[in-house]
Amino acid sequence: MDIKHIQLKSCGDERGSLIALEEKSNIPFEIKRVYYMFKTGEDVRRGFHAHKTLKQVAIAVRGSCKFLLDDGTEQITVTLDHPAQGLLIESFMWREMFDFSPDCVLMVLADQLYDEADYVRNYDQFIAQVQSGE
Ligand code: T46
Repeated sequence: MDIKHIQLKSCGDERGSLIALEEKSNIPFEIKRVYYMFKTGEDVRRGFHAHKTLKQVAIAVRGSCKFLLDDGTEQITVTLDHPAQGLLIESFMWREMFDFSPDCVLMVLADQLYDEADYVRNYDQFIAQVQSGE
């Protein structure tokens, strides 16, 4: 499976580090929405869905967590543990997030506004749609 990692350039100096996120530049789409999750319990597993069209970039701006990504034929687990590391999540990719460190702040940039109709929350339905090429 071709997973796209985005190495974000950090502008560091003696004061510390700064990373800028720009649409259609280091973020490969127009940014319509930003959300972030924090205080996630260590044993919590979230996600369990794919998106029909949504594209996103996930960044652990603090702490770490893992993503399981599944394109319907292959699964891969990616660890996000650095604020300069972006993970591009294309549409039609099943995702689960887990192993959140207690301090984890997981920020996600999305190319669309929130739309429950874009979610595929049933794994069998996801597989059926991948196989039918819908
Ligand atoms: C994704 C993974 C990585 C909103 O009202 N607006 C929003 O923009 C989002 C993302 C969520 N919500 C509400 C909907 C639920 O009542 O927040 C609650 C938690 O959302 P959800 O259960 O979908 O969270 P996750 O962690 O399972 O999934 C989220 C995103 O929804 C999803 O698009 O790819 O993070």
